[in-house]
Amino acid sequence: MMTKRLAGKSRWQRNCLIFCAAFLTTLLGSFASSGHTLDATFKGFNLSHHSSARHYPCTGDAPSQLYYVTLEMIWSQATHPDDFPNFPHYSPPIGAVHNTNYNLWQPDQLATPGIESMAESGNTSTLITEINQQISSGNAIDVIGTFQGFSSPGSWAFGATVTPDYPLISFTTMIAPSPDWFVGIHDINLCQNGEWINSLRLNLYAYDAGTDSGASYESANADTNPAEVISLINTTPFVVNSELVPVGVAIIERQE
Ligand SMILES: [Ca+2]
Repeated sequence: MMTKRLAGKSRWQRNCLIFCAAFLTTLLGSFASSGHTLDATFKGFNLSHHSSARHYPCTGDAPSQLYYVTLEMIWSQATHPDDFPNFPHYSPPIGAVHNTNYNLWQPDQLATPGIESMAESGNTSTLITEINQQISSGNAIDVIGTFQGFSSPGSWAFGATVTPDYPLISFTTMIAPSPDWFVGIHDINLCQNGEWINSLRLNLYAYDAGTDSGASYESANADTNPAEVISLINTTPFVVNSELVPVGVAIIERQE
């Protein structure tokens, strides 16, 4: 559980870890909307953070490394006008810090029961149970994410502490309302060429979990049996003017 990772930190440290990042995101977002682009803002943030020539090894007995994962979600009537639903939101983002023996989810693979439940209803309890089983098996060390969903457009942030033996992060969050559509990242290795990377920016595209056959955001439940593999949704409503439009971006940043 998230509290496991945060054990040893006081309540305010724990809250700050999560909410200070969200506050910072809001602050930077305000800065960005005041005439600077978000790219430039975060680039500036990186430069101020990493102006030294220090290196941060990620192999052998190197120490663990904290990252913040910030989700900037743009999905809205303006970005995805086809059939756009009321009350657009995301389920609580949930994921794992893990090694290469575990895939939380992956395109062209069948969804686990936890991914199916997350993608169809936003309920993450089965997914958290699955991750905890992987922690027990030695394939993961932590559940990451939040207990709270959020509306779209909007932003949220959470921490992830990686280690040389567990340098990968993955997470998912349901696009809601939808039949079984979700976004996320999978198997992102933050240890590259022997060093912890400083930052990474990843577009978030909508995926179909392959477990419900509904065709539009508010289709009635229609279980897909047998299930199909997870696939990128490269049709309407995520293709707009012949272009696949992301629903947001994940910004992963190393912390000092
Ligand atoms: Ca189903």
